[in-house]
Amino acid sequence: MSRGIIEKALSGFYYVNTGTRMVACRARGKFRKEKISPLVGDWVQVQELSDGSGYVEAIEPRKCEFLRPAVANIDQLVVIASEAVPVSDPYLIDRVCAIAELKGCGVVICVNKCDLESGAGLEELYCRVGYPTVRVSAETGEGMEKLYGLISGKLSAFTGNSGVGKSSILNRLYPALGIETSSVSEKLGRGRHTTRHVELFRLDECTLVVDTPGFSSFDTTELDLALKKALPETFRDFAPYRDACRFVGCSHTKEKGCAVLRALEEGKIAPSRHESYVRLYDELKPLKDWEVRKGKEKP
Ligand SMILES: Nc1nc2c(ncn2[C@@H]2O[C@H](COP(=O)(O)OP(=O)(O)OP(=O)(O)O)[C@@H](O)[C@H]2O)c(=O)[nH]1
Ligand SMILES: [Mg+2]
Ligand SMILES: [Zn+2]
Repeated sequence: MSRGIIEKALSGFYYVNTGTRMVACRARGKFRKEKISPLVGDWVQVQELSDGSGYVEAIEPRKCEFLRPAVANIDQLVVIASEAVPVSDPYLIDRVCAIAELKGCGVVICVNKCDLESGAGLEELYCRVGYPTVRVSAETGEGMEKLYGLISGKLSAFTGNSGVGKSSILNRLYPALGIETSSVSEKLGRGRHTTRHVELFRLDECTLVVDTPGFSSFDTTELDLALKKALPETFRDFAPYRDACRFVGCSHTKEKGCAVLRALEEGKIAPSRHESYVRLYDELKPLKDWEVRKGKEKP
């Protein structure tokens, strides 16, 4: 048995780096029965076979795990956004941030394509929220040193809507990677993402980055009861006000005497952040009832 980290998941194979070689593994059937999927970033035990392939036999406990993007044990999510086409929807950025906060995972906001649009609006917004934020251009290389400083020595996963330039930034940081990218118009034409699998790349000995497929607004995989319960705490810019609301259990959506709403009125909280919060609140609202009903139906 040897130990290694899953660096790529593709077509039912998990590519495990054991330190000496890359073993193409299948997962044992027990994982499917237990509804556990090995994830890129997982530390695993593998049984190597004589033909060079192998089996994932055991998965070590995870520091954190995400289903979208499908990664484990990352230190931080780097949310790649853009003010140029395709313009990033702040709601989707805020949703990713909330999910990361829930899981105790760091967040970095990286606004790409600043050769086309300055990105100053998004930069200012997320600086104020309290996230490390950087503006870059994969085209000109602007901002790449600062970005490298934010990811150096860490295991990061790049996420963001399709076409914002996740793979392009990685190629810029480390040209030898040669990851496939394609223009936004080609993507529209083909109706699919360019990156379709999750893969970990090593920029230097201790700087690892996972490239992932772009996310879509329809995906509700990570919207669960845990997020519903902790939602106000996952908006870090609400923290100074949350405890000053008049009512215990204030939802911060419409109550009288809500300190979060007052901060919003006074311009201390950005309108788009509160809009995202309300939208998430509404999306998560039906969840509990459904869970409870499901629970009651059980014999
Ligand atoms: N002008 C400009 N174009 C960029 C920049 N970064 C990426 N692009 C272009 O945007 C397009 C999409 O880039 P990708 O790197 O494939 O985007 P992605 O986020 O990896 O997309 P998916 O893999 O589909 O999720 C390509 O045509 C890139 O050349 C940039 O900073 N400036
Ligand atoms: Mg890509
Ligand atoms: Zn409130």
